[in-house]
Amino acid sequence: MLVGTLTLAQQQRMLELAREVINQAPLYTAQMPNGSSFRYKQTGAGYGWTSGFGGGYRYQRSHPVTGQELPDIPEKLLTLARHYKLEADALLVNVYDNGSTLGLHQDKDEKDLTAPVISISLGDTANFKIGGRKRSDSCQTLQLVSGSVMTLAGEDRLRFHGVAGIVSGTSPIDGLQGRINLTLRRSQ
Ligand code: MD3
Ligand code: FE
Repeated sequence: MLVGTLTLAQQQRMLELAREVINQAPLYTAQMPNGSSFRYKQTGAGYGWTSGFGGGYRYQRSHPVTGQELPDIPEKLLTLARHYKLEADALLVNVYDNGSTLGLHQDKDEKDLTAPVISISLGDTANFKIGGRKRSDSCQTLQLVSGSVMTLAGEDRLRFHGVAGIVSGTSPIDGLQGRINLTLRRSQ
């Protein structure tokens, strides 16, 4: 569920934090187990989620391309997570440009599936799909606008979801085209 909206100044600050992470842990494209590439770029802090590079879906401390340890999760984001009863050990940074999508999936690679997931959207609006616990359950499309803060807890945590695309040119943030999604999680 949607729990809040960040002010434009708060969104700018989140963007700076995302860029600090990206500067230390460059964006890259992960590969699915069938060898095809994901259609968005990603990186992480603390633990990152990855796929490909000789392994399947997993969380790890190292950057799969550079081999370096991922940076720490910025303190401000840890504090935000605590506000929603989450002791986050993983920050995922997903970057979407025109044509990027994320297919319908469940997030099940975390050890404790009862811990909530927190999502922050920045930049262009996303057409976000969310269904039920079965892939075949019907989906709703929600527009996730810049500054949206969602918590996925309880019933929502195991819903299928994905990103059908972004709406080009809708970013309210100066200096950001496309979309960045930050998710805070407990992975271990
Ligand atoms: C619903 N990211 O990284 S964020 C992902 O916009 C992911 O980048 C999307 O799905 C994105 O796994 C959606 C909103 C979100 C995140 C986690 C969820 C929705 C969720 C976990 C369970 C149910
Ligand atoms: Fe997901």
